[in-house]
Amino acid sequence: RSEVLAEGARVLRGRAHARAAEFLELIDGVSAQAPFRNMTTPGGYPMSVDMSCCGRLGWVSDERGYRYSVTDPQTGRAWPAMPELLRGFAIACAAEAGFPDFSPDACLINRYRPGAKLSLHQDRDEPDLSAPIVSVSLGLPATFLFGGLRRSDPQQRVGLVHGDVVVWGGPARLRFHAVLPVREGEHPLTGRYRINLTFRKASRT
Ligand code: MD5
Ligand code: FE
Repeated sequence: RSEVLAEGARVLRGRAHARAAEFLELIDGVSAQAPFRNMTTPGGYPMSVDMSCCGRLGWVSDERGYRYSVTDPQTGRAWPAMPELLRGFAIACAAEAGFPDFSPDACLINRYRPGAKLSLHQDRDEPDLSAPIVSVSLGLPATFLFGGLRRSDPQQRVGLVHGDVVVWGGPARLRFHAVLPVREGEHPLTGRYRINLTFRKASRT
C-alpha cells in the first residue's frame, strides 16, 4: 500500500492508522510542555495553524524570520524530547520509502482547526536537504497541493486522511506545496482537528 506521487515522494496509505491513538497521547504529552500557539509570519500575520514541536530543535517563526531553535521562545525552555516511539516510526517509514539513514532531530506538530490552511511554500530552513521529511496525518482529512520546483508550476491535489504517511525526499524535497483550508468535521480521535507531524533533520550533522 504505497503510491509514488513523483520521484522522491511516496505515500504510505494508512501506515500510522494502527498506532494513531498512541501517537495522539504522546502529542498531548508534548503539548502539555510546549503548548500549541499561532506563530507570526515575518510579514507580521498570525498563522492559522497552531504549532508545537518536539526534539532537539524546533521550528519557529516571528517578525525576524523562520529558523530552528533549541529553545521554545514561548516557555524559554528546551523543546520536549521527541518520543522514541514516534522517532522510530518515522525512521521506519523513511527506510520503507528508500531513505535508510534518516535521523530526525526535529518534529513539527501542526494542528489545523476547520478553516486553517498552509499557503504555498517550500521547506528550505533545514541545512541538509539530502534528508527527507516524513509527514504523518491524523484526524480530519485535508487536501494537499503538491506543486513543482517553481512557485508557478501546476499543482496536483492529494487527499490525505487519518493514518496516511508521506515521505518527501530527493528531487521532491524542495517542491512547493500547500494545504487547503480544512473543512468542518468531527473525528473520533481528534475531534475538530487535523494534526500533522513532520519529522525533519534540522541540523547539519
Ligand atoms: C502538513 N506540513 O500537512 C504539511 C506536511 C509544513 C508542511 O508543509 O511545512 O509544516 S509536510 C509536506 C511537505 C514537506 C516537504 C516537501 C513537500 C511537502 N513537497 O515536496 O511537496 O501540515
Ligand atoms: Fe511544508
